[in-house]
Amino acid sequence: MNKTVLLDVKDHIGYITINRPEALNALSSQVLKDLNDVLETVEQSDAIRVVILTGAGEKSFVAGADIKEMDTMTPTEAFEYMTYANDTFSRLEHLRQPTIAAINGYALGGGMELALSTDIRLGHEKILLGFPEVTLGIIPGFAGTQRMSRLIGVSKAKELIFTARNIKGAEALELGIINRLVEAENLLEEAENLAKAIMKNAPLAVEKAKHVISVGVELPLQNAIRLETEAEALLFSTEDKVEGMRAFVEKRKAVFTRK
Ligand code: DAK
Repeated sequence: MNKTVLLDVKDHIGYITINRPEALNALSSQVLKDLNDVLETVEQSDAIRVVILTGAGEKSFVAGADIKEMDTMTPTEAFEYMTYANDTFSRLEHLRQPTIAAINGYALGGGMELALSTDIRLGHEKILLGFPEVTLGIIPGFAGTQRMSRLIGVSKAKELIFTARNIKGAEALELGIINRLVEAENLLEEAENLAKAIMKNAPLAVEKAKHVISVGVELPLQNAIRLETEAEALLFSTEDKVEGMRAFVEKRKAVFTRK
């Protein structure tokens, strides 16, 4: 059987592709399991500095949780499926490497929620995003109610979830769901350019910035500021901090080593 999630590594970019184009990359339990395995590999890889996540084929990023599989689930199975998926999405969210979703088509329900678990999202005009769950008699079950509310605000998230309205790229940009709207044919290249811009910088500093932002937004402000202060102090012990500042003084380009 073909792998439902692919990992390719090139020039320090880890490309994760959800690979079930015949089902528009719907998230079956096999996909979630394969994604979990891939994330474990990424976590342990020194070669991967940035992750780009996309969907196989021309039409779809991910068209949601697998409805055919959910159809026969008991409440207990649904609970287990959802818990496993949420653990997997949290694992993605908290990868030490920055993550970019290259949204290449439908990002519906669980697909939208998967994209929300990345750091930065790019899309094109024709992508279609939305939460169809209430049309199926359920609610977003992979933390969409929570991550979307935190990203765009409670009221706008409620409107999207209550109406199940699909939105295209321009509106997704306006709402702040995607960071940038790019030409469809340039989507991957733009994601790579973004990855390269990130990779020019000190890796440990970028990783710490990600951690402090992701964890800090959940904390009371004073605790979050303290987290930032401690992370900053720790970075003062790195070789890359010495190199970065020395390179500035010596008017040359810094060469970082993630040490
Ligand atoms: N699940 C399973 N198969 C799917 C699928 C999905 N989400 N989306 C598409 N497919 C399959 C289609 O069934 C079709 O398969 P065959 O009939 O060829 O075997 C194939 O992909 C191509 O789809 P279409 O023929 O429908 O393609 P179109 O271009 O005409 O339409 C579409 C594209 C995206 C508009 C349409 O496929 C569609 O509406 N798909 C469903 C979108 C959707 O409602 N997604 C689910 C969102 S709900 C929970 C945890 C999480 C969640 C819920 C509960 N707990 C554990 C309780 C999250 C739920 C969701 O994500």
